[in-house]
Amino acid sequence: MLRTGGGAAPSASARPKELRGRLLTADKLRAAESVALPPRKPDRTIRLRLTGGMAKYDWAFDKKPYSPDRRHPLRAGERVRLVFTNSTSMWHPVHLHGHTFALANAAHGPRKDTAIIVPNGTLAVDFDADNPGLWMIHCHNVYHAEAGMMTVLGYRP
Ligand SMILES: [Cu+2]
Repeated sequence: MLRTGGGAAPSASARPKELRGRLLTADKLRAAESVALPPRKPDRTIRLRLTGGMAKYDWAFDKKPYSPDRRHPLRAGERVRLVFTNSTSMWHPVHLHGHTFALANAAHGPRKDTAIIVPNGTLAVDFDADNPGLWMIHCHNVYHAEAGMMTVLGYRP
């Protein structure tokens, strides 16, 4: 159920002043000292290419639709870099379970668990493998994930 308050509806040309501000993108943000990922060279880099399109609806990583037995192995304690390259014509908000990553474009990159990869864009993120288990990475447009744009990272304690 949706209820609204009283008053007159705004006109179609109404433009809230918040929309006139400067656009903030995540790469302009820095993590607070208390949550910043300490600088460290990655022990492992995993490259995932975002592939597929609307015509075939074959969204995937590396042209392979999700399969539960295809896993990306890690070792506990590693600093892991994920490098996403979007070769599709759509935005994909990619989400990692079980961890937060830091955007790797700068020291003290913001901590996030979802980041948008724009068409033809590349984004690198770093995290520490400090939570053993099997963890999904998937496009957070769930219809893309369900079509196959998801995979699994895993490691033991
Ligand atoms: Cu997607």
